[in-house]
Parts: sequence; structure tokens; C-alpha cells
Amino acid sequence: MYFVNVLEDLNRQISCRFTCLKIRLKLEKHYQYLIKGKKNSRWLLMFVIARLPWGRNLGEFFYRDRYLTQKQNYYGTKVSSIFKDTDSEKAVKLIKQDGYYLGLQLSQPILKEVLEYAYTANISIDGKRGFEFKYSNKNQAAKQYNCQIITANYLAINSECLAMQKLSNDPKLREIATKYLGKEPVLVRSQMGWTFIGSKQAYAQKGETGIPTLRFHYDLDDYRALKFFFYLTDVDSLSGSHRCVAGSHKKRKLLHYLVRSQSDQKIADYYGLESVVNICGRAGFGFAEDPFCFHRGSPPTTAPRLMIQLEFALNDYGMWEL
Ligand SMILES: O=C(O)CCC(=O)C(=O)O
Repeated sequence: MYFVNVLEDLNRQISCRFTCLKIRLKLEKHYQYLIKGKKNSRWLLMFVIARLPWGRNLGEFFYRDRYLTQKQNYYGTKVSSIFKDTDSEKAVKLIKQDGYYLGLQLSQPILKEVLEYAYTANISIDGKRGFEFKYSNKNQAAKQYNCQIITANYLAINSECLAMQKLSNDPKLREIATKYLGKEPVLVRSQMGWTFIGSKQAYAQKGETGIPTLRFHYDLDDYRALKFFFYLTDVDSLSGSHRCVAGSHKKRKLLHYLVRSQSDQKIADYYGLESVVNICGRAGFGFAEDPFCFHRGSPPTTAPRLMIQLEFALNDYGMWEL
């Protein structure tokens, strides 16, 4: 009996500490938003109103290029695209309808070039400067920095990798983004990163400490934005598949405007399990997604995932280093 009481007491203490930690992290997150907002008040205004339908429409009305249709022959006429066979009209129509489009494919030479870079260049733990290692030295790096490495990014990829530059300037991707956003877009994020296999505890901690990409959430990076993702390793349900809730960019309940992050259960209850699209594909497979859709990553358990993410928006608020 004494033992049971001690365990219950311990359990209470742990859950109380956990709740305190959650509250502290939430306050810290909001404090970070205020700091960002102080640096850039346009960003703060967008961050507050772009979650609401009228706010998004207002932003779109304000920033849309009204002469766009007359410029249709303008996009990338000089440079040839990696995605020659992609029908941009169809892609845009599907993104508008479902929030995502699954038909992109990297060419073999581009895939090879990016992978060569990935296996030889420096990677930074959680994208932090000063915590760098090479892919082949990952275990050594984990010992050196005394941590489990869960995510890592290539900080110098945009200046060092020509294939990445080709991809972020690809005329077809820019054409899709232009047509979807209603304005010639700005590239605001261009990243390549690993998601590694890790213990449940390491992942749980990660979910709580500021990178909530493993819980369903929507991004608020601008009034309108579009992301392109490319898998560089084979990805299935157990190796870090990305999940997107079809149609959720157009359908919200009141609470979603306030709380951007939702549990799997709440998403399934509101949108139905069949709306959750589990995006799998071989290395080289790519897709476009409106980041206003609820989406999340998943912790890989059988193989690590390497993925590229390009984000286009109406404005650059200077929130990411390119
Ligand atoms: O890693 C993933 O698949 C999710 C990425 C994500 O949620 C985000 O960048 O907002």
C-alpha cells in the first residue's frame, strides 16, 4: 500500500511538473512572437489577422498583382524547367481544391547532385550554428554534443549547392506559385534537412520544445503561401511521411483560429480520418502544399528521412535565412 501511495505521489508530481513545463514553454513561445513582432510590425499584423478568412482576403486583395494575367508568357522563358511535363494549371486547380498536389518528380541528375552534397557537406543539429557534423560522423557528433540528434539542416546549401539553386529558381515551380498566390512570389524559405530515428522520449521532448512539426498545425508565414517538398530518401509510413489534411485550408472551426496546433484525435474527429493524406514516395518524389492546411511530420522508425522544403509567399518578412 505504501508503495502504491509513493508511486501515485510521484505520478502527481511528474504530471504537475509537466504541466508547469508546458505553460512555461507556451509563455516563452508567445514571448518569442512578441520579439519577432517588435522587429517587424508588418509580420505581427499578418500573424494576428492572416488566420482569419477576412484577414487573408484583405492581405490577398492588398498584395495581389492585378495585371498578372497579361504577364502569362513572362515566367521563366529563358531557363528550362526540371518539371517540363508538369501541368501547372492542373496543379494549381488541385491545390485550390484539396490544399495539395502530388505530381512532382526530380530528375535523376538533380537528385544525384543534391544527394552528393548531402553526404559530404556540413549539417547543423536543429539548424543551429556551431553544432555541425558530417552525415558519416553522426554517431560521433551525438557523443560530442551529448544529445540525440533528431533533426539537422544544411545551413550553407543555398550558396554551395548548384542543384538547390536550380530548384529554387525553377520556372515551373515559380509559375505554379505565381498562379496560386496571384502575384510573382518571393522565396522565403529554402531548406534541406534530416529527420532521424530517435527514442520516444527524445521525440516527445522535441514536440514540447518549440518545433511543433510533429503535431498537426498550420503555418502562418504570410496571407498566402505555398510550399514545395521533395523527398530525397524513400519515404513510407514508417520512415517519416508527411501528413496533410485535405481541404483544411478552406474549412476551420472557431477554435482553430486561436489554436494552431491540434492532436491527431481532434483532427480526425473534425475532418474525418479519411481526410488525412499520408504522403509517401520514392527518393525524388515531390509535392506542393498550402501550409495553411493542417499538416505534420512523423517520427521515422525504420529509416531516416532527408527532405527539401521550398516556401514561396507574397512578402518576405525576413524570418528565415536563405
Ligand atoms: O517534417 C515535416 O514533414 C513537416 C514540416 C512542417 O510541418 C513544417 O515545416 O511546418
